[in-house]
This record gives sequence, C-alpha cells and structure tokens, in this order.
Amino acid sequence: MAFFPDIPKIPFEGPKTKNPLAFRHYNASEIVEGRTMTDWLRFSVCYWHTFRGTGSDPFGPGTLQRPWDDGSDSVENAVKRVGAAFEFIEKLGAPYYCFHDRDVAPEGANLKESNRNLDAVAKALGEEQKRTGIKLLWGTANLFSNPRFMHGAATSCNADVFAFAAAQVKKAIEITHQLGGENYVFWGGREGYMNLYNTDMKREIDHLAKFMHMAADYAQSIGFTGQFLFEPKPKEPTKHQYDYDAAACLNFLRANGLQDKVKLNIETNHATLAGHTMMHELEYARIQGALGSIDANTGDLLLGWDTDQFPTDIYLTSQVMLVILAQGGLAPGGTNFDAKVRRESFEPLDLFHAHIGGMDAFARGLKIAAAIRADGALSKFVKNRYRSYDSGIGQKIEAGNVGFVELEKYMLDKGEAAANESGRQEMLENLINDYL
Ligand code: XUL
Ligand code: CO
Repeated sequence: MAFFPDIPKIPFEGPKTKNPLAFRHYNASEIVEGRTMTDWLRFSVCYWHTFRGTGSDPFGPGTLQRPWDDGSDSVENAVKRVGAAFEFIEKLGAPYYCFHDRDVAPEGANLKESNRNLDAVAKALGEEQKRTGIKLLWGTANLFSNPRFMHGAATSCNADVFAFAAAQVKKAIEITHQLGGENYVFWGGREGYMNLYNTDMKREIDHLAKFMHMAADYAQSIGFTGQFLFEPKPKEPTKHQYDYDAAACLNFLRANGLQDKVKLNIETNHATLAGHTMMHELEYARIQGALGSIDANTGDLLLGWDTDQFPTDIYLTSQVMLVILAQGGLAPGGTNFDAKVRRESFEPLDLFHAHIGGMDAFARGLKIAAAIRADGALSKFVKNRYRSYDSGIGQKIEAGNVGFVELEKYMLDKGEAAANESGRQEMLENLINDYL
C-alpha cells in the first residue's frame, strides 16, 4: 500500500535544480574526506515527531493530516503506521530511524499488555527493516508521558515508579537489541525538580546513577553491545533537569563510575536552552572522548522553549560538522532529526520538505567544514596562537616539569611576560564567510 503515492524516491539533482523534492547537496555516495556523505552523516528519522506528532500546542489541538492514522490506540493502527514510516524513510533515503517504546506501540492497561503490544509492533518494525535495509540508530523508553512519572522515573520519590521505569527500560533495551539498534539513549524526561523544598537532590541523583548501572549491567547480560547515550537538556519539562548540559552530564557520569559506559547525545535546542552554542556542547564532549551522537534541530531565538525546528542554518551545520570531522565521525552514533514540522505545515508533503532541507543543510555543512579544514588557515591560526607552549617554559608547564617555585624564579629573572598578540576574532569571522 502506498501512503505517499504522489512522491517518488527523492533524487539528488544538484544545487541548480528548482525541484523542491530533490536534494541539492546531499549526494549519498559523494566522497568527502575519504568517506561517503552517508557515512559521515548517518541520518536518522525520529518516530515521535514525524509519526506521532499531531501539531497540538498549549493553545489548541492537533492540526496535522496523517491519512494513514485512524487516531486510535490500537495495535492495528500502530502496525499500519509502521508501513507509512518505512515508506517515508525509504523514499527520503535516510539509513536510520529511532523511537521511544511508546511512540511505536500503544501503552496497555498494565505492563504485561504494554510489553505484548510492543512485541507485536516490533515484529512489524523488524520485517520492514529487513525489507528496506533501514536500520535502528537508537531505541529509548518514554519515562515522562504517563502520569505515573509526574515526579520523575529513576528520580521519583516513589520507589514503585523507579521499579516500573526499570521494567520498562529492560524491555526497551531488549527490543532495541532485537532490532539491531546501534545505541540506546537516556534522556532525563522528568528527571529533575520543580521545587527544592520538596526534593532530596542527593537521593534523586544517586538513584539515577543506580538506574543507569542497572541498565548497563542488564544490557551486558543479554549481549547488547550498543553504545549508551545520555542526552543533556537543562529544563523543560522540569525547572531544572539533572542532565543540564554536557558538563553536568559528564560530571554525573564520572562521579558515579559511568564514564566508560555512557557517552553523550547532544541536541542543538537543548544546548541553546542551556545558554551554550551547539558547537560548544559538541566540542566540550569531543575533547573528553564523550561525543556519541547528535539530535539535529534548532530553536528560535525569540521563543524560549524547545521548538525542535528543522535545521536549515548553514553556519550552524558547518560548525557542527567541523567538530564531527575533527572527531573522525560519529559512528555508532548518527544525525537524528529530533525535529518537528510547524503546526501550520499540516500536510504529509511537509514532512519531505522538512527532512530534505535538514539533510541538505547538513550536507552543505559537511562540504563547508571539509573546505575549511582542507584550506588549513583556521587550524594554522589556532596552532600558532598556542605556540608558546611548544617549547621553553610553556613546554615545561604542559609536561608537568615545573611548579610555582620554578615559575616564580622564571618570572623574577625575566621581569615581565612576553607581549600578547591579537585574537583576530573579526578576521576569523570574515574568513569563515569566505567558505559559505
Ligand atoms: C526531548 C528530547 C527527546 C529525546 C529522546 O526534548 O529531545 O525526544 O531525544 O527521549
Ligand atoms: Co532529543
């Protein structure tokens, strides 16, 4: 059955095309820095926004037309939706998808029924993966929508809720494993607080760490070797999320002995909500060997919440790709479009425009970043800026061969520090514009 009968497989037609249903820059097999675009970018379509989003907002109900969806919570409807999802992803030419357990299958009256529903839909997902060759980038569990998670999941004050969340994640890891998922994501959901007066922060954070250890131990016991990823987000839905930003997440992982088991999944709109740029969050994770995967989207400077818009800004994607190229790629992670069409873009066709634009923006970012690196002017400038550490006293500082006593003697002898040089920010900003 065709769910998008009027839409062909999206071709690559190059930058001059006027066809809105064609790629201008994403040429899957094109080689950049020795690898195909497909390999560098590892695009993934997210199930929740793209197939479960309704367009509702706090001021009104859903607007999105999804003719294949009867709006019911039946397993039949969920299985039919799988067909629409895979036809879409196949026509788009994205190699991966990802989901929360409750996106793909309806929650039942109890855990047993929910698990049974998930098994039934996972069977359909597995068949479609086999038919199309589309793979699962990551699975995760929705530990935030059901009212039982009002106080959080692993950080809930209610131990039964912790147990329920554990059972749910156990099942989600099993399904991810069964479908060959390459990663498993923890996003905090409601793991945070609304008010410190009623919160035992120490116990909550300890419980979160215990939960992650249990997940990692269980994954190991069933032979799931996918990468675990922790996704920073500073706020929303809670006032303060414990997974605030890359630095807070890495501190949490290290303080709790999880640093070798879990990397980070960095999302643009979460970075900006934390008061950082995406490039900052990526670079902070990368330099510590913790950059695992990205959720590609963007916020709106005039709106203070997680608008999850599709990324079209090539300054942003160029900065992202500079970090990803510097790391030598993201695998087993990827570029997941955790993004949704606007409420006003209500036709199924808009899903294609949105993803094509995002993929093209990233392909352009990849080419721009590769050109910046090939030229070498930027990296040469940075290397030169730190040259005082390549020899003499700087080299001794980096090697750990001197302490305060030696440094005092060095400066007493010398009398004054060597003159500073300009940081040339404006020149470098102009330089970046040369490549765009
Ligand atoms: C929420 C968010 C999630 C995670 C997966 O802001 O980004 O969709 O990516 O739970
Ligand atoms: Co996300």
